[in-house]
Amino acid sequence: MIQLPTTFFTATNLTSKTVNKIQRTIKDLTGIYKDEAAFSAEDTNKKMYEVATYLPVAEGTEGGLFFGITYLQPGLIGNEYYMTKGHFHTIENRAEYYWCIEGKGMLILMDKDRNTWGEAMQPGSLHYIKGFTAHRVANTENDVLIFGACWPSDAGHDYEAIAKNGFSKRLFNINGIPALQ
Ligand code: PAN
Ligand code: ZN
Repeated sequence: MIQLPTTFFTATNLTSKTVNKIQRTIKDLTGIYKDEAAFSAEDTNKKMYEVATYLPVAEGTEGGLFFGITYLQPGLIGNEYYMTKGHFHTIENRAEYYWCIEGKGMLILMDKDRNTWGEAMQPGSLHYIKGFTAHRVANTENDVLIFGACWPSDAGHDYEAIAKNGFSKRLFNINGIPALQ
């Protein structure tokens, strides 16, 4: 991770007719949270995050780049933060940049040997996610967390491995402090 000046990325909105918006509700995170009782007490139609993407070439094109901004709501399910589903890339060696625009959170990373670690996200933090590394973001504060992403247009998203086996560590809110365990 390197730290950029917070003025480096100020755009929090993508406006273009080529922008797609994907919305994920709590329901889309089914099976991901540890506290199943807390999960089933939630309004599963509530929005958890939204991703605005600019896809200038067709999905799967070799050599192109995609750009996205994710807006992740604040909240807890049991003691676990609202977070993205997380994925490996389908072409596993494909890397990605994430950078934090607004809010605070934790980028949770896991390699193919299931070693899991976290990088704190705050405005201006730039994160290089190398290939073969699963990635997920948790919002650890009370405001919306907004982060940008840029990834190869042929990377693809493999959600299955994470939906099935999860990450080897979870990020819990322990007395108000994020703890990866
Ligand atoms: C990001 C993610 C986005 C949402 O654009 O797709 O933050 O997270 P999930 O895809 O895990 O639901 C990215 O990593 N693209 O490759
Ligand atoms: Zn990705």
